[in-house]
Amino acid sequence: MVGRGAVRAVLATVAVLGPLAVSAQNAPTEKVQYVRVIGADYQFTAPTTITEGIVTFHLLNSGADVHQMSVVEIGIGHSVKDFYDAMHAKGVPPAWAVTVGSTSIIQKQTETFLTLRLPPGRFVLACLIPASDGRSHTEKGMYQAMTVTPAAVAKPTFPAAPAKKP
Ligand SMILES: [Cu+2]
Repeated sequence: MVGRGAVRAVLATVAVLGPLAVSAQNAPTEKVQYVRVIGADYQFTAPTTITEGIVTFHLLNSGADVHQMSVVEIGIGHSVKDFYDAMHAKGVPPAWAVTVGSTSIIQKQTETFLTLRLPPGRFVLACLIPASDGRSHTEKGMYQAMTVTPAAVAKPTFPAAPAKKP
């Protein structure tokens, strides 16, 4: 059992280290990309190319049906058509496709957010849920290819040379 004195000591440590630790962690070292995605019955409107890094997807359901959005990595050796064909055949993503993130299922006229760190590669945004007829929303057209391109290599910044002594 931890005595009351020990708890007080821990709290005191947090009080001392807290503000310093937070300010260091909150230093803005990387921009977060904002990607707006409109989900309708049954299609997505979204950028086809984004840059690698932290991405926040903002999904707006402008349709009448419920929707969600999964970010699926297609990888090398497969196409978006292969993905579509697999969804058509089985109703679920094929084993070679990697779902790297999914939003929740949202009602019409609502929004949701999904933040991921995406590497360069070939992806597809897809609504994987089935419609009332049992066919997936992907099969009805709710999918879109998205390429993630490598980020430009950051150039180092050099400090100015010190002024020469007289
Ligand atoms: Cu949908």
